[in-house]
Amino acid sequence: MKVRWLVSTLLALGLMVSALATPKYFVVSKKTYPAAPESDLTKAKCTVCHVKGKELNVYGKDLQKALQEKKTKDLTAEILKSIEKLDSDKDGVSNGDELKAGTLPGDPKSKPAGK
Ligand SMILES: [Ca+2]
Repeated sequence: MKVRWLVSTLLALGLMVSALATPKYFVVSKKTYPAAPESDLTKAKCTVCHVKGKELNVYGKDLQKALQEKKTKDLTAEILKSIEKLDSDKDGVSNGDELKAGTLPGDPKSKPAGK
């Protein structure tokens, strides 16, 4: 009986921890820029902003700068939109145009077709 209680408690804790680990930035970004499932943007997941782990790519760094200017760590659609006019990866297409087309604003090899 005690073992069953322990197992279900551990399972519940595990579920809570995995919910906390869901990256909030990722959720806000997906909501702000919904993209087709087969797009670079959807496939990239964390690498939209990160190179690997916590390391940021050029777009991630511009976003970090925007967050620091607002003195917040709480990412919002407004902050995402505040760097739409920049071209973080210098491929000639603005971050906003890339995100709306489902391409990567931090990777010059990913840009809308024909641009
Ligand atoms: Ca770009």
